[in-house]
Amino acid sequence: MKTDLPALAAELKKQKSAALFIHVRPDGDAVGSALGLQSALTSLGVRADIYCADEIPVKFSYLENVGKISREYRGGYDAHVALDCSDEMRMGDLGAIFGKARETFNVDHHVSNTRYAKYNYVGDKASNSENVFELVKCIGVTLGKAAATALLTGIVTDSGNFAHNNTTAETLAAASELKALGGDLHLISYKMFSEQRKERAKLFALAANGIRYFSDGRIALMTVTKKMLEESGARPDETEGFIDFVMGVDTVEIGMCMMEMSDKNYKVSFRSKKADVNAVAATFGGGGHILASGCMIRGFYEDAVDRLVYACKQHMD
Ligand SMILES: [Mn+2]
Repeated sequence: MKTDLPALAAELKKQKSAALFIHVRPDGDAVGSALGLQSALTSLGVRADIYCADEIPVKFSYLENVGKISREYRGGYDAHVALDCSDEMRMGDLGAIFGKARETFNVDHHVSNTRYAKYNYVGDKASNSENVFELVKCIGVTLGKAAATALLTGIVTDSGNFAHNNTTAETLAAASELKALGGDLHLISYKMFSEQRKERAKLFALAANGIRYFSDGRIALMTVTKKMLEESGARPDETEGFIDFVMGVDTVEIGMCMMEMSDKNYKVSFRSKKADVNAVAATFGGGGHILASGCMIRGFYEDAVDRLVYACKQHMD
């Protein structure tokens, strides 16, 4: 059933208990929208718990009640509410449980949402936290600082700190209201976009030092070797965001980050300002999106670089 938000809010208010479900590999919007709704339901006297099939990354530990998010479903809820999930598969192992409650709700911002619940609301906003904020207003609850910080986290992360194209006047208006409610924008920006371990800073310095340019600087390559990981003490997942730095170089049209996984085996991330790097990645059996993709490549390092650069050139004007 397609539902408007006031109708969905009215049904949700009737519940005595609700389990909130978010997607695997949880991001700021999933965690933030769930914590915001949990706070509103709790203040109405609705018992509300949050479940996620994956562990919540430690970087979100500044959010109040984040430690209570559980992977083990306990059961006994009147309602199940899915947040930021375009379909049930996004809930991972919890997807099979979702449909089993008496009432099911689905609040999301992905236009591809399959309307898999009894009550569905899909608002095409930059973040699902904006939809949840609207829902909370329909429920008639005024949020405290912690819940405002949670929803603002969702907006800030899904809008790329208000820098992505999806940021609208509506997005900024919601953020403004949450800031007025005590949402800690400064803390969120620091935690989500600046804070890092010194091991990562070291790895970045090593990798940035070796950036190579091809085709008059139109193609750039950053390489992260196993030796660099060892020398810095950083974890492989801490390379997230390195490629964005490469794309900041003004002449660069296609950026690549090659990460040594094992001997003669590299994981490659592509980013592009215009050229189709989905097609570039497909040359090597990978894929993704037009402007962001990835693949694996095997072989001697210099040979692999030659093949990658050649493939990029084939897809540039
Ligand atoms: Mn989202």
